[in-house]
Amino acid sequence: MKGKFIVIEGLEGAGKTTSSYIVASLLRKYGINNIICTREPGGTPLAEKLRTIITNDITQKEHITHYTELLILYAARIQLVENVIKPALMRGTWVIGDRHTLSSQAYQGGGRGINHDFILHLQQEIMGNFIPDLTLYLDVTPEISLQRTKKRGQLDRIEKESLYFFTCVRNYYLTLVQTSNNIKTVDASQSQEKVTHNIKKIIQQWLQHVHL
Ligand code: T5A
Repeated sequence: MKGKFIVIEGLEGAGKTTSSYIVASLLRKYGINNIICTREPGGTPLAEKLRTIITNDITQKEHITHYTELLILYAARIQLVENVIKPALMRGTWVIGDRHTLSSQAYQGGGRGINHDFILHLQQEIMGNFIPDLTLYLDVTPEISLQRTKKRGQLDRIEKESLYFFTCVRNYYLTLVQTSNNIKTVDASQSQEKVTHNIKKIIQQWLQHVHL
């Protein structure tokens, strides 16, 4: 693939959207101007419809099982990967993704308790060996996450989960980041200035090893 795929991960309110803009503007300074930003779930007409099922309480009268949630998320993801991300990378466009597979492992694996090997098997079947070139994991405590999310307004279906749920999700993220050198952790509980500084440092170091 000619373009690169950079993913930003973390709990709600960790600063993923904000960080996408920071990464994009830094890449532009390095002369990388063909960039698109994607979000998961979402990013295609069908995937956006699936997002509303995942985030809204439209299913108030019907419990969404954990497996249904997982499968909807992967359905949305494969639509995005095949129809948007891979074609962009093939054209030489860089992709900055707000969430990707690590989210499913952390939320549906760590949070919902779905078997880790099952998720990895599903992922392998659906996506093969397609993985991001770099993942930035923005680490915040569930308390900070909730504080920032509440400031934003009404909570969505998953944001209404318990503090215990988000503690499990975060702990799982912290385990997952140790499994790959392509995942870099940023302490996102710091001020926006410090977070921006650390993100820039990571991207600059990484770019030195990337063939542009
Ligand atoms: N989901 C998703 C799964 O369960 N499994 C999956 O596989 C996938 C893909 C939607 C939901 O879907 C779930 C997880 C989610 O519950 P989403 O759209 O990414 O996922 O939703 P959120 O994570 O909720 O997105 P947010 O917009 O809330 O969070 P961001 O993007 O991390 O944060 P951002 O940049 O919008 O910032 C939020 C607020 O915090 C402030 C910002 O100014 C803003 O007000 N902020 C800071 N304040 C102080 N200091 C800092 N360092 C700050 N950084 C940001």
